Amino acid sequence: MLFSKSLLTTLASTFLASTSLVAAADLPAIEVVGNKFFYSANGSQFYIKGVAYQADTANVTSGSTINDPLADFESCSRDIPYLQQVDTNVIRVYAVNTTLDHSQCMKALNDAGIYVIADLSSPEQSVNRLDPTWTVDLFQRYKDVIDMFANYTNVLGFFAGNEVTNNNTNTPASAFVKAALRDSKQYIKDQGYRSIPVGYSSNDDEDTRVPMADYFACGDDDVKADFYGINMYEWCGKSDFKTSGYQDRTSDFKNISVPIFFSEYGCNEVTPRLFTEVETLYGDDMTDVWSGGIVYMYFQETNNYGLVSIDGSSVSTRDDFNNYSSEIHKISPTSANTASYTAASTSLACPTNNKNWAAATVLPPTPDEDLCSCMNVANTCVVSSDVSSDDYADLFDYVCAYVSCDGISGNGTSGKYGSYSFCSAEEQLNFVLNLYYESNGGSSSDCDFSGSASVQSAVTQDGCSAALKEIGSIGTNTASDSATFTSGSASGSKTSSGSITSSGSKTSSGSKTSSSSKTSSKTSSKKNAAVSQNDLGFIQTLLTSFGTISVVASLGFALL
Ligand SMILES: *[C@@H]1O[C@H](CO)[C@@H](O)[C@H](O)[C@H]1NC(C)=O
Ligand SMILES: *[C@@H]1O[C@H](CO)[C@@H](O)[C@H](O)[C@H]1NC(C)=O
Ligand SMILES: *[C@@H]1O[C@H](CO)[C@@H](O)[C@H](O)[C@H]1NC(C)=O
Ligand SMILES: *[C@@H]1O[C@H](CO)[C@@H](O)[C@H](O)[C@H]1NC(C)=O
Ligand SMILES: *[C@@H]1O[C@H](CO)[C@@H](O)[C@H](O)[C@H]1NC(C)=O
Ligand SMILES: *[C@@H]1O[C@H](CO)[C@@H](O)[C@H](O)[C@H]1NC(C)=O
Ligand SMILES: *[C@@H]1O[C@H](CO)[C@@H](O)[C@H](O)[C@H]1NC(C)=O
Ligand SMILES: CC(=O)N[C@H]1CO[C@H](CO)[C@@H](O)[C@@H]1O
Repeated sequence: MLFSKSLLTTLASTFLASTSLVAAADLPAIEVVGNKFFYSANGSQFYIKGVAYQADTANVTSGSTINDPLADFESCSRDIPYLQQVDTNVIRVYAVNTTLDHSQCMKALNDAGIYVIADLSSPEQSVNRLDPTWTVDLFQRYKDVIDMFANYTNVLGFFAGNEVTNNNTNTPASAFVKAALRDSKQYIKDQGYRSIPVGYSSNDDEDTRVPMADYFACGDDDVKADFYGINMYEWCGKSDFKTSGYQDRTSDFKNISVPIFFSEYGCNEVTPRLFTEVETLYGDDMTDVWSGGIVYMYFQETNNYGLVSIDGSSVSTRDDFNNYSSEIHKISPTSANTASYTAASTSLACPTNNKNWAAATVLPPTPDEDLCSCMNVANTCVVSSDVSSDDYADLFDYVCAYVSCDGISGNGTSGKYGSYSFCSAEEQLNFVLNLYYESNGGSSSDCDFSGSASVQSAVTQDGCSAALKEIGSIGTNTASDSATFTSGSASGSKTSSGSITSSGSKTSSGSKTSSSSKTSSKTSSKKNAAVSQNDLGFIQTLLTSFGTISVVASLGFALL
């Protein structure tokens, strides 16, 4: 089945060599107007002709859980000519390692006319759909990715989450993801970066797909998604607009007032894949609503979704590549221009909650490390330093049976979030141990917990007292804007405290996840392609099971 095309390889490397002689200018940033993308420089409409680009972790250095596709110039420069052959203008990368240098690949992609959409989360650092939180640590991960990529004009945008809520049993998690999206947008603004769009990538579940899109796309500019992706596997083999389900989906999403596209597509129930959906996706039936799509995926792996096979430095194009190539070169979608385009609508009502949707529009608070630090040092009774974080769960279980733990938990359905719900596990434990201690009268015998806790001298840091007072001893009130923090912990802001050490238990397992990734066994019901266990959706599934372990290990007690 594999073509090894030495001629193409030769052409490809010649092409690469010739492009690298020319110092190409930075690509114009892509901007969002209404439900479309446009080149900022000339106002022409931009359709995503994308390929998902991230290999599994099978070949990475041991210890790494991310196979960063933008950190290895040898690989990205090997692959860019092939991406160009299929007219790629966007790659999607799922997880980047923020300690590595991405400048060479980003430059090479820029010179090849290719934009990047990067997920802000990673397999180990994402909102857990079964135990959702939006924390100081996770926000730091998001900030690190934003900082790393903000300066490249060929970053089209970021995904604030991928397939977190995946059916009607875990919709409250979307409140936490939307908070992540809101805070990422604000961070970009606060840093004075270019106004880089931030969106969300969802699965395709028949119960939740419409309310979920409405939920992310609704609200004021500062909270709503700038674009929306749906991972779409409904069109398999030979099909058409109507039979595939694309017609129904187009009608489902016609009111979405932000750009919407397939953040993954390419069902592989029939192989080789024909990609006859391409002509429809970029044709008149769909382009009013859709802005193109991202083929899943570049690398051939055990899940059998590859356009090419890799063997060291050599690339072999597969039938899927050739079929996709002939289809993508046939398209000629209509093009709007910002000069004459008026958005049909720019706002959308949030969904009402019902049996399929139960996420509050009141979002979790913005994680604030300084507030956590204020609270933490103000506790008299704290966990002893020799207690392993693996044992925190028992302590939480014990103490939360006696005192309210509402100040450290959050509920994405009721929209009630404790003011310390984003703090580290250790800070949260200190808060409730101290609450127990104070409510029992504050004698040192109330701070023992079989030797797990001890008293320290509490400190009220400068600038903290008003906020702590307003939030109250239970932690459920909100501090007013005027109660600002001037405490001195800011220097530590870059180091993730790593206090949710249950990540240790995820590490070994996390690295196994994507290697065994997507099997091609999908649901055959085209209308309900929800069960597509693709990429990080799959990783997330596995994480969820480890999440359950970590729930027990750390925060499981009273949280969602
Ligand atoms: C607008 O700019 C893009 C990127 O430089 C280019 O590909 C496109 O052809 C231009 N559109 C027009 C109408 O010139
Ligand atoms: C990121 O890269 C560094 C340096 O190679 C490596 O030590 C670390 O394990 C990587 N992190 C992840 C999450 O893969
Ligand atoms: C961002 O890009 C500009 C222009 O290319 C450059 O001068 C500047 O040093 C870059 N800043 C960072 C933080 O990389
Ligand atoms: C919903 O998703 C969760 C997490 O992936 C899964 O365990 C559960 O079986 C799903 N429930 C339904 C009704 O599909
Ligand atoms: C789109 O909006 C129209 C007018 O408000 C409404 O009647 C229709 O039900 C909406 N369609 C969807 C799928 O939400
Ligand atoms: C990973 O290593 C295997 C065995 O050496 C090789 O066959 C495969 O092509 C490699 N995958 C990538 C993406 O480099
Ligand atoms: C969250 O709030 C909803 C609605 O108020 C409630 O039904 C649910 O039991 C709460 N969940 C938890 C885990 O307390
Ligand atoms: C629609 C299309 O291009 N189909 C081709 C896909 O690849 C197979 C194998 O090369 C060809 O036989 C099909 O014609």
